[in-house]
Amino acid sequence: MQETLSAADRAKKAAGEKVAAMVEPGMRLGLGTGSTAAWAIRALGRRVREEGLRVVGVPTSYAAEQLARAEGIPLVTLADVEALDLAFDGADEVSPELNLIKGRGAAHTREKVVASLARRFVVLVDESKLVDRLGTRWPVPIEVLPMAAEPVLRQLRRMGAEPVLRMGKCKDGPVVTDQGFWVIDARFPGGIDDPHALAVTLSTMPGVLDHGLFLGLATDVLVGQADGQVRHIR
Ligand code: ABF
Repeated sequence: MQETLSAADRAKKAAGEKVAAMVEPGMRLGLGTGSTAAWAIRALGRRVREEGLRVVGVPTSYAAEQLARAEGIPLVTLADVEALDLAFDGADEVSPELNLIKGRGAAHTREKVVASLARRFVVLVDESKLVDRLGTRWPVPIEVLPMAAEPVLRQLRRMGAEPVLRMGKCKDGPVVTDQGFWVIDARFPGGIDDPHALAVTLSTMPGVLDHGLFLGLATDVLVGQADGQVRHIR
């Protein structure tokens, strides 16, 4: 049956399939979260099943783990591997310096641990994710201990941010991460002046587990296009 995909999905698929084609036998991989990374996991699964490609993967979330298992990709933990050869993941914003905002899937803490251990961290996006300045479109997700949510919200407001606690789809309670934490989405009107300074400030707030600013981690960005082409930025 012919699959009917939107232009955005065709672009995500192109980026996902491109990174799956870059994988070499024996690689230890970081498996990202989100709809773009899912295309890569599915394409990788096909290579594992059809070519007998031997790789192992560390998933960045429960969702990525479930998908990778269904695709037949052997999984390991960070207790089993010291480093990763390549990790791939999606992003919400990519700056010209290849700095990122991530975390729409509330998995950014694990995603950052995995990305930080990878020799190559390949970011999979479509053109809509490329921005001149971080924070212009999306807020910064901040994973927070539930009892610290109010103090962190107050501190963010004092910094001039517009933070909100992320609620579940049914609005019946906060989104709960794989770690049992909550997520605050902090919008910075006009964008973020100094992402490095902000990252330090957020990381040192008591009760914050981690935030969605990924600075100096991406080595490659694959920008998928609806026509199947992929632009490689590094
Ligand atoms: C994960 O999924 C998140 O860090 C990022 O926010 C999101 C991107 O999702 P999608 O690829 O579905 O746009 O990578």
